[in-house]
Amino acid sequence: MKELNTPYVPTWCLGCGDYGILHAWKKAVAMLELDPEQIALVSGIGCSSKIAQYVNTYRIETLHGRTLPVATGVKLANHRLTVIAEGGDGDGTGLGMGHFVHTARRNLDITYFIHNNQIYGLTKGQTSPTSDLGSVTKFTPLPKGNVEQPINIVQTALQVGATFVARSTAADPNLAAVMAKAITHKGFAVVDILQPCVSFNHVNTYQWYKERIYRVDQLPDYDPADYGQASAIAGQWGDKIPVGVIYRSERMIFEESLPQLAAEPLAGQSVENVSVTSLMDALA
Ligand SMILES: Cc1ncc(C[n+]2csc(CCOP(=O)(O)OP(=O)(O)O)c2C)c(N)n1
Ligand code: SF4
Repeated sequence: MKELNTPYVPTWCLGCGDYGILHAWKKAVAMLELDPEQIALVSGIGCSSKIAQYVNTYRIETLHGRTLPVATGVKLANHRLTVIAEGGDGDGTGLGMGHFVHTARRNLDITYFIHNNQIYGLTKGQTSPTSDLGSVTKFTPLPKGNVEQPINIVQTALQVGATFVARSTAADPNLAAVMAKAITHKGFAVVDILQPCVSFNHVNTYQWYKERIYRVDQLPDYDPADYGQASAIAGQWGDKIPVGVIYRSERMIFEESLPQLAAEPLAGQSVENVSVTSLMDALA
């Protein structure tokens, strides 16, 4: 885990759930004995996305909401890299929602960790697409609070074609194990990580999540390969929130459908004899 440290000290607020996720991230990579040089971490903009400053792998903090397109580019340039995309609920389900849907449909072999604090943290506490109905923020004041129906990340990921869908929390001792399973999954793997924002979300706290979560692997006969079972619980939210590996299946990954990548990664291919003119002529 020490190998993954960088010289930078996290600037997150004291008690922020991002610390737990950072610790679990390093633990998951260490458990898998992955070489840091074989990992590319792509994040967006937000408190959560700063994680790219704190792990010593290849890493890019890109534009807000553009995490998945950049991760897609990295993966297609060198599909032998383990590509991890990461960011907040605002980054992924607000500005980045279209990319989320299409990356899942394509089933690229990318792992996507969403730090879901149900709020925009970095910009100081506006509602996000995952904010609960009635949430009172400076953007959605009383008497009604948030009147927009929230997005459930697990349910959405399942519906749009992600082949691995899990949920955990920043304080869950199983978080590292769930992250490790997501990283080793071949295909688009989404982990909805419930992450308290101690500064701006005073409702969805560590205690709030602790009182509501239950582990799907403790349900009798729960089979994550069963799409019907997964769909039946994916929409649960409120009094009961399922955590663990909710769905896992196999489908052809996008990279394997591209003959150009069959021999070796694009990054390793010579462009010396490539004629742009003949490529353009072929498309005409
Ligand atoms: C295109 C664009 N729009 C808006 C912003 C302002 N902005 C920066 S971070 C952020 C929200 C971050 O929320 P989230 O993704 O949930 O991450 P968190 O800070 O909560 O971890 C916004 C709106 C921006 N940087 N770029
Ligand atoms: S504002 Fe919220 S999400 Fe951002 S560092 Fe502070 S506690 Fe964490």
